[in-house]
Amino acid sequence: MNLKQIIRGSTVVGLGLGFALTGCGGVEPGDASEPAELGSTEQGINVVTNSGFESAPAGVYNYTILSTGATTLTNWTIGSSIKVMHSTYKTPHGGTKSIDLNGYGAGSISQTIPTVVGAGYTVRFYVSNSPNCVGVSRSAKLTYGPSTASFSNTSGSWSLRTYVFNATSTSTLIKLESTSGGVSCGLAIDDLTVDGP
Ligand SMILES: [Ca+2]
Repeated sequence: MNLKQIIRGSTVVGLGLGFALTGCGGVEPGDASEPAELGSTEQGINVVTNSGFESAPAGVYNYTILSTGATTLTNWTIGSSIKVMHSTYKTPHGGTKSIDLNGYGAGSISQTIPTVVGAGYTVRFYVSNSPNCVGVSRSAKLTYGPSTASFSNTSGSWSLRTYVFNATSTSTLIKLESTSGGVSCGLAIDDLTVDGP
């Protein structure tokens, strides 16, 4: 056992054990130059389609309300009404469109993605508030595989939310549903990705 072994854990040790004590001056605990090797594996293949909500009805006005069951937000299921907001109404995080999770009231969108059992996935999306409810709290629930999470926002700026899970099935439901009922504006969402192996 040596210092590197303790710091790095079990995965790296075998290769350089004989050299660990003689090479490069050693590594002190807390040395900022030592990269974090555990828990930081980069995973890069996004398995969500239409992540940026760009494949959606252009509409005539600043936003288009999609009703329950609408199929025009490509690859997404509309559980309850939402808005597709155009850039003239709400500056999106990317592209020319974003989503308001409230249409006529609390709405939802979902997509079932292919997953590998046991593999790790990272859900990322950007949150803001729809223009008519900037400054008031709006909330939603994320379902991501075996887990759920509640989150809220008040600002009109975009901020990134990140969640991780290990897949328990060969297909996984990713769902965002507004928990702000009885109001016609809610959380804005854009650029929802799920990166896996
Ligand atoms: Ca977009």
